[in-house]
Amino acid sequence: AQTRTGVLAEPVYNYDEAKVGDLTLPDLLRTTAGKQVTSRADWAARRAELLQLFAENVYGKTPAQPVRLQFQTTSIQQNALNGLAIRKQVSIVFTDYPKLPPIEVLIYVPKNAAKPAPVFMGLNFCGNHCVSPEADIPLSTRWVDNAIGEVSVNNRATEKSRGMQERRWPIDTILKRGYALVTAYYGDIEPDHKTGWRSGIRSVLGDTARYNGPQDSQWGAIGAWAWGMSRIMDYIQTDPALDARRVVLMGHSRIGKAAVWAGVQDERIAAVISNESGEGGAALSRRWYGETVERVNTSFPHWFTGRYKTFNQRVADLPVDQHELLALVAPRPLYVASADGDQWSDPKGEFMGALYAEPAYKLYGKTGLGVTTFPGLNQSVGQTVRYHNRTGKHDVTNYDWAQYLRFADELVR
Ligand code: GTR
Repeated sequence: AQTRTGVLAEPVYNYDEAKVGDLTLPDLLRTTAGKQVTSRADWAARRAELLQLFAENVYGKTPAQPVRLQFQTTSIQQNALNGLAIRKQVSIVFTDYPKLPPIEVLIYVPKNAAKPAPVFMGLNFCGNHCVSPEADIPLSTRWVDNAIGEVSVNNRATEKSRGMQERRWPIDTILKRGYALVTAYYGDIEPDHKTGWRSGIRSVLGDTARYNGPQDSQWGAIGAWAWGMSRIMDYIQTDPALDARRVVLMGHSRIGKAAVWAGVQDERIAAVISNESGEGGAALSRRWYGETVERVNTSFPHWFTGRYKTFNQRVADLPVDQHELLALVAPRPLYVASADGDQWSDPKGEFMGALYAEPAYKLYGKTGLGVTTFPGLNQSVGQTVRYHNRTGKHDVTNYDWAQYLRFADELVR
């Protein structure tokens, strides 16, 4: 087994299966007090306990207080995308916090489809103008990472970033299959850098005086992005063109971590897709492979709660592991996807996360993954829980979307 002593000299990532070490996972169906979960009633209590453990130790506590919102429609285009869709832009305005910028939501509803339409919802990485082919979407005015495609200047988007991540959102295909698409820029909720909380929702909600103290359980940026997803759900519930009972939440990578956390907390969300969410997402933390707890906490200290960092060098002491997070999606459909060229996210660890969520699905009389062997490349496996490991790099591709659309057709419609 891997020794964790002399840790300062150690790299905090690993690509050697021989060094993965012992994988004794916490028992999903055993409460902290040692009681075995055998019924759905027991599970309800265990579920609440696990939610609290993830809040206290990993993502931080999501403030429960209701926040007053206004939904302001800023534009409607009846013939968007050559007549395929009605396009709406809606600002989610924080009534009590006028200094906070709104969440700018971009909505495409298919014209030739049943109404209300089922929905794919997801936050995007670089602004709505980045994922739409339409040139009249306003450029995001919020902070963007200068590293994103070298098309931002002084952390602001430029015209060059239009359509840059269109490929990750095959809007036409989604619409033609009868789904609406609802998206917003994750940086509207909190800019993704160490001091980004100062201009996001965490500047006004939660204990704003003491962020990231070493022991505390304050929410981090991932918690904030997840919270934002729920505010978009609040909007979806008010829009008669959108079916709020059939919302499939998709998230890639860091936004995938946030999507799973949103999906477990907000049971209005009908199904969850984790695309290469990796460490702190679908991948088991105790599997010391690819990115590690220590590494993600060091590179991105603002993502998780302060207390998570105290586990950097003693991951085995974490009271939870990520299969227990995925289990909190049950009985709802869950898709976990990896890419073979993205070993950083630990495809095997993501598969095992999905696999060991199985007992929760069983309590509902459902089959989760239903297979125990790691599938070959480009094979979608599973039932209520699905998994694939596709060829290619860390990304969202047409292959991924083909699986997600079929998954939604079969399990959500
Ligand atoms: C990486 C990070 C991953 C993942 C990824 C992404 O740098 O280590 O955990 O979140 O970024 O979001 O693309």
